[in-house]
Amino acid sequence: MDELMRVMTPRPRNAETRRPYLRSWITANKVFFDRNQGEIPETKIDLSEWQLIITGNIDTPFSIDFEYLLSMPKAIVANTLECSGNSRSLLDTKASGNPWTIGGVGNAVWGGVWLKDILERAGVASAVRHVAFEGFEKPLGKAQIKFIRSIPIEKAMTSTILAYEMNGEPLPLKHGYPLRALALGWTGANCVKWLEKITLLDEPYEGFYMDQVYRIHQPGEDPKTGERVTDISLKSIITQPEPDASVPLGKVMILGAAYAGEKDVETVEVSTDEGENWHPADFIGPHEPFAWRHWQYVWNVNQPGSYKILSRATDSSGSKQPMRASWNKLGYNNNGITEHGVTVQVA
Ligand SMILES: Nc1nc2c(c(=O)[nH]1)N[C@H]1C(S)=C(S)[C@@H](COP(=O)(O)O)O[C@H]1N2
Ligand SMILES: [Mo]
Repeated sequence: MDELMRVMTPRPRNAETRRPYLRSWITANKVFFDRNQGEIPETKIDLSEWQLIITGNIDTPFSIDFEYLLSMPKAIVANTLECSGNSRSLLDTKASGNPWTIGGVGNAVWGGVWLKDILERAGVASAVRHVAFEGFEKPLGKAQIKFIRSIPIEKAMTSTILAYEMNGEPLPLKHGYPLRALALGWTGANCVKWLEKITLLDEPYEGFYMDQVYRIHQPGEDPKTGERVTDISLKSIITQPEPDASVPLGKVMILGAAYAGEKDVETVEVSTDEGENWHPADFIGPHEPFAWRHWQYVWNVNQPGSYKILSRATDSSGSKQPMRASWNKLGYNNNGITEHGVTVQVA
């Protein structure tokens, strides 16, 4: 399977989707990117042994089994998932972390339940501010730190699902079988896999994966003082042609995707002259909340040479993708237009 993916580290497994597989609106499960802090469980847990515990500040802690989940009203939603560190390796100034190019993103149709339907049953106390998720995989490293992350109660009650299906199949083992959280439109770090415990908290969860990483900060700053990564940043990517490709004179089909987390992508434009002139791209395929939009632009080129193709997305509030990423120590949220440019040779 690995030839399908660009593997950055085998253990824990971190692998990105190759550019050609980003050209379809649905990213197939077998080429969907993998991002792990710990060990992917070796085998699928026996569903009769699995339970989801709901505890913390609630009237009566309880647990639900898989059968109960299946009996609940089903949510079916498209959602584009992106790792906060995606595009890190495209930054001019190196940032530490996995060297993602553009393939730390994918779009799937997920089946599951609304988290609010479970929390309402719990009777959420008014003091509750965050909801923590904990997975059951084995942590790697000496410190054996579990991947525990919490999100604000407002997000949990409005647009978070617990998914047990991915593109019509049971959630694959490496994507969190049997159940994962999906904070719709938020970066992957907020979407805990192999879920086994949900804790209602009066404060955000404190721990390594909340306070030391997934924070926007500069070298020398205490990571904890930085903003948490939440909503996916407005961004467009070029999926065709490949960087450094040779293309013939005439009509060149440029393909790409654009996404905006909780917001909606309104326009995508393309420039082939360093941002001097911008031309509207046409959207192709589905248009769903929380999901990327795919686009195409037919470029008529009649001068041989080296060209850098740029794409620029605008969201429904009128915000435009920035010309340059705003750099931070861990290289999160790189959405710079220039960084995502693709250079081609026209002959
Ligand atoms: N239990 C658990 N959940 C996790 C992680 C993890 O290491 N352990 N990694 C997170 C991060 S950083 C990302 S980007 C997404 C990646 O999801 P995927 O591997 O299904 O693409 O899972 C998130 N959920
Ligand atoms: Mo991530």
